[in-house]
Amino acid sequence: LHPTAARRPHQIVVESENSRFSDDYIISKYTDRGADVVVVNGQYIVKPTARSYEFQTQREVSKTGLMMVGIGGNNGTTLAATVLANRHNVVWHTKSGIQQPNYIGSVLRASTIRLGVDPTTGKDVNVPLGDVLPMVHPNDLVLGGWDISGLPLDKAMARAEVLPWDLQRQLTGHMAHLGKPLPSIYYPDFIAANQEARADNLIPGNDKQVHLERIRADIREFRSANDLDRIVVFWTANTERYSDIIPGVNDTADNLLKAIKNSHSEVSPSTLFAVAAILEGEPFINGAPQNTFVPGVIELAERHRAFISGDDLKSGQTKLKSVFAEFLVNAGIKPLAISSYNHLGNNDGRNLSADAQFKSKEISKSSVVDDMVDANRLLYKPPVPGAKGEHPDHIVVIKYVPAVGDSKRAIDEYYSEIFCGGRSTINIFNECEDSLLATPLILDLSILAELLTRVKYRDVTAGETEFNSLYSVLSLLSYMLKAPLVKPGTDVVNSLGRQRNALETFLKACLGLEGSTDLLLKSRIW
Ligand code: NAI
Ligand code: DG6
Repeated sequence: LHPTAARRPHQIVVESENSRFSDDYIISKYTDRGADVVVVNGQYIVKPTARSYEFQTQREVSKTGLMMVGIGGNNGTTLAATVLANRHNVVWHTKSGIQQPNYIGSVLRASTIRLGVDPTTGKDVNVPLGDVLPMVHPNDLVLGGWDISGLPLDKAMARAEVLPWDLQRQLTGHMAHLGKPLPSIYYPDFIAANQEARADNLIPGNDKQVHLERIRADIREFRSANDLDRIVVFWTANTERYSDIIPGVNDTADNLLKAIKNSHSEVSPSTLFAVAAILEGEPFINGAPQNTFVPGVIELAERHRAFISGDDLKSGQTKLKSVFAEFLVNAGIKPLAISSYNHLGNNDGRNLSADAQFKSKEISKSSVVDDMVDANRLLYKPPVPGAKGEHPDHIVVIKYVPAVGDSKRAIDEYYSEIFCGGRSTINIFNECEDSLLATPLILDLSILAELLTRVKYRDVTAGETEFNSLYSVLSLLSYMLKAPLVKPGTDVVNSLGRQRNALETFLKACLGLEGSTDLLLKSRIW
């Protein structure tokens, strides 16, 4: 299938000494302002800091492929089908009328950013977030990928039972055109035993080096067959168990490459895919919770200046938690216990019904309130030597209930301490189709990853003259991720508001605009 591939014009021009727009690049100046704080005898000594940078954004978007690992699953087929529905403007009948395809749920295609104010009316001017810089349109992505299940994609879409019949009916031909997923790697120890019956489309043998070479060749062949500039490789396959971090095996890049040569049992399929993408110079994103990015992968990505991002899509319950817990803590209310339950009946739920795979998901779902708690030591006692800091009780339960299919139900109780010993209990019940939440996030992550391969920077304060690519771990994608991977040694930010602010500020900085401000000074002064 060939995308429409129309070059979509970028419609924003900034007239400022901080911005230069040429045919090929947008070059912008940005001052990163912060503050150094030291505490001396209980007093906070604050010194404002400022560092000058320049960003260079290549204006021509890459012709981009999205290769999904697990394309035959619920997310993979839903993504392919909905992109095709949008691309071909397929409408379908529902019991309440005609439904148009859209990209609701995509922060790039369905949310806006305040660019400034119209001086004639004094009203805000908002533009789609995805139009701030030149970005790939989801309709233009060339789709492909691997699955251990060889069911052709039209039939895999039907197996997923996500989309309404009238849409499936019209998309069957388009999906059939995409064919069958490429054969993939299956190491049964990493996913639940209940997945075995699906595994009929495998790269033969047990030699991990041969497997790696085959995946690399698949990426190259897809690139040349579709004349692509860029391919984002996206893990949307089953959640794996955690890999043990073993010194000498996966702790460094060289050890990991050696372990692959020796077909070491602790190298997971997702790690092999990540290594393949890195060695091919293509971004790799992990949409599932397992620790694909063992230290050796991160070092390898750094060495090759390749891009990686993960872990685990933040689609529903956790997304709400990264707003709600922050709201409580920032309101000065003290959550004492957060109890989260969910049940679902799709194949993801089936895989997660096994202990080791559930454990991976439990870890990624549980870490999300840590930074908010750490930031408020008025409410929570700080750690002291020999004792951890105070933390709310936080449990995560997932149950597999086949009857509800892809429609996930999530129940959350926030039990908090309020004024003078009072208690507040807030219960939230949420019900929605899991794959329809996840698909727009996969698109946003892939499109932003492609953009960030085109953005370079130089540290003017340090006297740098050459532009460099961004750091390998793309933590700017955190908004869509449950357990964001960040540069080693830096803090994880889980708050959805802060994650969005970082993204908006960065996109604006690439235009030479100051970050988003809600000070609205004019409305506060005479
Ligand atoms: P799914 O079970 O429907 O699809 C996964 C696909 O991966 C299956 O078709 C399976 O055959 C395939 N697979 C397994 N191992 C493979 C391998 N080594 N190589 C290639 N293919 C392989 O699951 P679904 O619902 O599509 O979710 C995909 C992943 O995304 C899961 O790990 C899930 O935990 C994660 N996720 C899903 C979210 C959602 O809202 N749907 C949100 C957050 C994460
Ligand atoms: C049930 O927890 C299955 C999972 O794959 C979730 O659907 C997925 O991780 C989304 O999680 P959340 O917490 O963002 O809704």
